[in-house]
Parts: sequence; C-alpha cells; structure tokens
Amino acid sequence: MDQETIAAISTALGESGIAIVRISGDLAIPIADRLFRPRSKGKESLKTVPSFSMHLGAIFDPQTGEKIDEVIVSVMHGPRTYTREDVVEINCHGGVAAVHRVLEVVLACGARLAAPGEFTKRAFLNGRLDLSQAEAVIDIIKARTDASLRVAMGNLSGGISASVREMRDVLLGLSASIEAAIDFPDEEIPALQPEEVLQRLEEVSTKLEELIAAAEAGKIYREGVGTVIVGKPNVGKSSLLNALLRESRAIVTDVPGTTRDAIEELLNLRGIPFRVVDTAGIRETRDEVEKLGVERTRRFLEQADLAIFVVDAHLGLSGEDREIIGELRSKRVIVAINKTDLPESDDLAELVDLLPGKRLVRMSITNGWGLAELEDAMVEAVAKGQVTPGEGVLVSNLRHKEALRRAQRSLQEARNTVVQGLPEDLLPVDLKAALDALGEITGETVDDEVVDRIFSQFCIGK
Ligand SMILES: Nc1nc2c(ncn2[C@@H]2O[C@H](COP(=O)(O)OP(=O)(O)OP(=O)(O)O)[C@@H](O)[C@H]2O)c(=O)[nH]1
Ligand SMILES: [Mg+2]
Repeated sequence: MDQETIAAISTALGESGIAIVRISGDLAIPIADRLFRPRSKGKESLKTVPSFSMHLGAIFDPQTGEKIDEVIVSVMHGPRTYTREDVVEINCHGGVAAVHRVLEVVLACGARLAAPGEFTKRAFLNGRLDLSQAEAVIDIIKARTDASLRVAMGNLSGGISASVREMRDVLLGLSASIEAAIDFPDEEIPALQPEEVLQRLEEVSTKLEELIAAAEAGKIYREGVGTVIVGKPNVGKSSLLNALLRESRAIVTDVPGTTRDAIEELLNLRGIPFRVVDTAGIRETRDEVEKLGVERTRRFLEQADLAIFVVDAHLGLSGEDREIIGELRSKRVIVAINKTDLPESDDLAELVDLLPGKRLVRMSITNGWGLAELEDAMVEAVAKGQVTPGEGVLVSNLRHKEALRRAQRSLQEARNTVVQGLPEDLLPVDLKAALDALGEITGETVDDEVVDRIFSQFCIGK
C-alpha cells in the first residue's frame, strides 16, 4: 500500500453552512500547519497541538499569501483515527469556491486527491474495520429510512462479523483436531467420532441457513422494495402514486395515456423503503412514444418485487385488464380496485377467480378511501414472516449472501464425506473451502480485485 497523504472534500458539494476538507497520512499535519494561521497571535504550531483539538484561524495560499477562508481545523493523531493515520479536517465555509480553493492548496502542498472510498479503504487495510464493516459504512451513507439505518449500523458494529467469526472458530477447531489426528497418527490424539463431527457441522450449517434466510429481508432494507403500479390507462395509477407520496408528483388528467414514461419515487412506510414506480398504462397503441412507455412498463413489471394492479371499479374489467392479469399470476400482487365512489360494474367479482389468493383493496383515491388499507397491505406483503431490524443480524449484501451459500455447499460436501465414510483427509479440503468463503465476508481471504470493486462504490471523501 502506498503511504501517500490523501485529501478530498468530504461533504456534499453545493452551498451549505460548512464544508470539510479531509487529509489523511504522514503529511496531513505538516501540510495543514503550512497553510494555517491561528486567529490569536502566539498560538503554537499545529505540529505540537494535542490530538483531537480544534483551532480557529484562516487558510492562506502559500504562493501568493492570499487569505482563502476562515476555518476551524481539527487535528487527530493516528492510530486513534478513522484511517489509523494522522488526520486533519479543515472546516471551511460551505461555498463551492472556498472549499475547492482550500483543497487545491492542500494538493499543491503534497497531498494527492483521494480515490472514492480511499479513507475507508485505509481504515480496512490498517485493520480498523473489517470488510463487512466497511461495506456497512456505504449502507449507512445510502440509508433512506430509519430501519435501513438500523440494519447498516448493526453491521458497522460488527453484527455479521461476529456471526462469521463464531462459525469460523468452530470450523477451525474441527479442522485442527482432524488434521492433528491425520498428521500424528502415532500420538495419542483421541480421534473425533463421526457423530461429533456431524454435530459441529450441523451447528454451523444451521447458523448459515438463518443468515441466508435473513438476506432477503436485508436486501429490502438496503435497496428498497421494487414496487410497480400497473394497469390500463386512466384507472388512477398516477393519482395513486401522488396519494402515497402525499404530493402532486405525477401528472394526472382524464386523458388515457397521460403517463408516457416511468416515474420512480422513494416511499417510506413504517421504516420499510419502497421504490415505487408509476408506469405508462398498458394497452395496444399506435403512438410511438406511448408504445415505448408500455414496453418499459413490462420490463419494470418483470423486475418488480411487488406489483400494485389498479383497476377501474366503474368501468369494470376489459380485455386489457385480462391481458395484464396474465402477466401477474406469478408475482406478489395487490389489486387496488379504484374509483369505488362511482357506481360499480358487476364483473369485479371475477377478480377473485382471475387472481386467486391475491389481496384486493377497494379504494377511492379521490375520496381518500382505502389508502391506509393499501399501505397496510404493502407492508404486510413484504414483512410477512421476515426478520425485522433489531431482531438479530441481517445480511444486507448480495456478496455476503453468495459467500454464505458457498460456505453452506462446502459444509454439505463435508457432511457427505463423513456420512459415506470416505477417507478422512478429504474433510479438511471441504472445511478449508468453507472457511475461505466465510473469510471473504470479513475480508480475510478476499482478493484485491474484490476489495477495489467494493471501495469504488463509495463517494470521494469517505
Ligand atoms: N371518480 C374518481 N376518479 C378518479 C379516482 N382516481 C383517479 N381518478 C381520475 O381518473 C383520471 C385518470 O387518473 P390518472 O391518475 O391520470 O390515471 P393513470 O392510470 O395514471 O392514467 P395513464 O397515465 O393515462 O395511464 C383522472 O381524471 C383522475 O382524476 C377516483 O378514485 N375516483
Ligand atoms: Mg398516469
């Protein structure tokens, strides 16, 4: 690893109260010291101030002597910092120009611009965070609801790492006993009984299964439930999106075919994030733009975790509805029977047979009827039988889930070896494979390419 000193703007760009330039590495303090002049005369140099102290003053351009901004500088000595290196944070005024100038002079003094996630990568490489904790940092930054945040915080505090470590300890112990018995057959090492080996494998396997099962729920908190509102034109899909958001986001008119392109918004229902997409109504059309919209609707529908199928209670079911129903049977669906403020058509009863087992919610968006019930149905559709944050570790990351699966497969092979009475020296190979898969989660056995890919998802400055 290169030991260059890195720097970046760590706050979002734009006008704000303050903005922070962060510097990490051996030169962090000398660079800051060169650029900074304290407000009060006779103050000591930043090189000798205590760790975790803050200093009021100004940043000057060392070339021209020009004063760039008034700032507060925090000085933190490694190894008790985020990166375990010396870190300086310069709190500037939050204008785009000021903060960029400050970064510029920091770079001119010998720091290099940090790559995305490089501060956190250093925290990982220097052993302050393991890989799953570093990934939790991304999830915290991206969390949009309280529940998502709780899942990510659980993992930053080492939730998944602790479970992985427990499982690895059991497997390492097992592996050590077996290898000792193989390597020193003449010593009096009591061989493990097959039942005992199986029992320990079972123990780990059960734990793995729990974590894999929690991954589905984890994905929901991390990425949101992909929810698509579908139906033929003019049934009130855009009205429904607006009602869920409590704002007039999508255009609503009485002209069928109003929505041409999909509109996606994030909705927070009891802490569960839903990514709700309002789509172009599905129908045969000769309008080229609308046709493209309908194609997109079909793609959204394919990928969605949940579909809300809106029908018009007054007009009843048409051929278009029946065609859409054909695409819905295999999906998680809630049927919203809208416009129940108008006289209702008789054929709605058929919905029960056409979409057996799906939840039907009668509503009138115009009058606000049924909206709360629909929201309940949405929450139930995803929360049913699933772990909620606070009830243990949630696996929020696809990479982790895949590693857990691989570990599970290797344990299965190990079990076969024992059950079929195959030569004992096959066992350590399977155990090693399981250990490696688990080690990838915390970063002990992961290759550089994967590490680079993970950190490239970060923003610059984190
Ligand atoms: N009576 C009544 N009218 C409604 C209700 N909900 C929506 N509408 C009306 O239905 C019309 C169509 O609503 P939209 O929300 O634009 O329908 P849409 O499904 O998005 O239509 P497209 O974008 O064309 O596919 C508008 O005139 C709405 O005011 C309702 O509950 N009752
Ligand atoms: Mg619409």
